[in-house]
Amino acid sequence: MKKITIFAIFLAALTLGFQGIGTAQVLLNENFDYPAGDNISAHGWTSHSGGGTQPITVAATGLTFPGYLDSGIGMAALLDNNGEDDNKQFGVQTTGTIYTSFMVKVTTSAFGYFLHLGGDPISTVFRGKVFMNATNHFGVSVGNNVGTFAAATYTPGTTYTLVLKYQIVAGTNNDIISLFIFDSGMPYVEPAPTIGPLTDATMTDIAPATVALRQFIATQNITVDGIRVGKTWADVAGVQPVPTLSEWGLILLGVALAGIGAFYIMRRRNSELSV
Ligand SMILES: [Ca+2]
Ligand SMILES: [Ca+2]
Repeated sequence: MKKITIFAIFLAALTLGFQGIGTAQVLLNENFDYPAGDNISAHGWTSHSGGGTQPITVAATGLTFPGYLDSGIGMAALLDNNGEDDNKQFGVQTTGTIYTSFMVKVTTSAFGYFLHLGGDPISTVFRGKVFMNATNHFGVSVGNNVGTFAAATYTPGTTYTLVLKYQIVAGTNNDIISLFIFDSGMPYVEPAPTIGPLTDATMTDIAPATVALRQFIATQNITVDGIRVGKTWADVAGVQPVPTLSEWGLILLGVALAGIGAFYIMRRRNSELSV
């Protein structure tokens, strides 16, 4: 009986361990797998500004990025004019960290922010503003319209994967924003951000609940695709497909401990029987 109990505990621990390694809590996964030319507002997105004017449409092709979970699925969103801005809800988040990843290809650069988070309802309090500028740099701000920009430039026409990180911190006007920029694959372990961590005491915090796409100038041409929102880095970057050496080590240790436990119980039972 005891042997079975120990084995059951070991199996449960192993299962929990693998769940911790493998499961993800993806809050939103948008691949724009819709007919090209449709307004994205026909597919779960809601206009919050400029409704009906140059609406954001589904592009003719999707974006691809090496190793990205949402690479090459369906089409994409095309932000190519000044006009309608749209948002999509992912559920109100009041604690923890919210990671928002997406592929982006800038065809025509201009200064402005094209993606951000909001609350529910989205109102006009936008946080985690992701920018491009006229000289081919990506940038981010907690909420200001100036932005902090990466030192490296992007190449127009090339697809990048960006991750916007919003850390909810107890207290007011102190939430933290970071931006990660990848030009060739994403690591499974969260690296240091490209920009940030940033705070801005002049900006109120939000309870993130929406991701928004923004159009701001007639000359812009940005394709956005594969938007993933989750509470862990693994939700947006995926998990290592096979156990690492250290995980195998833990598994073998568990097996060894279960074996030792079973041996000890059998020995005790045998000695009790022989009394
Ligand atoms: Ca897509
Ligand atoms: Ca806060």
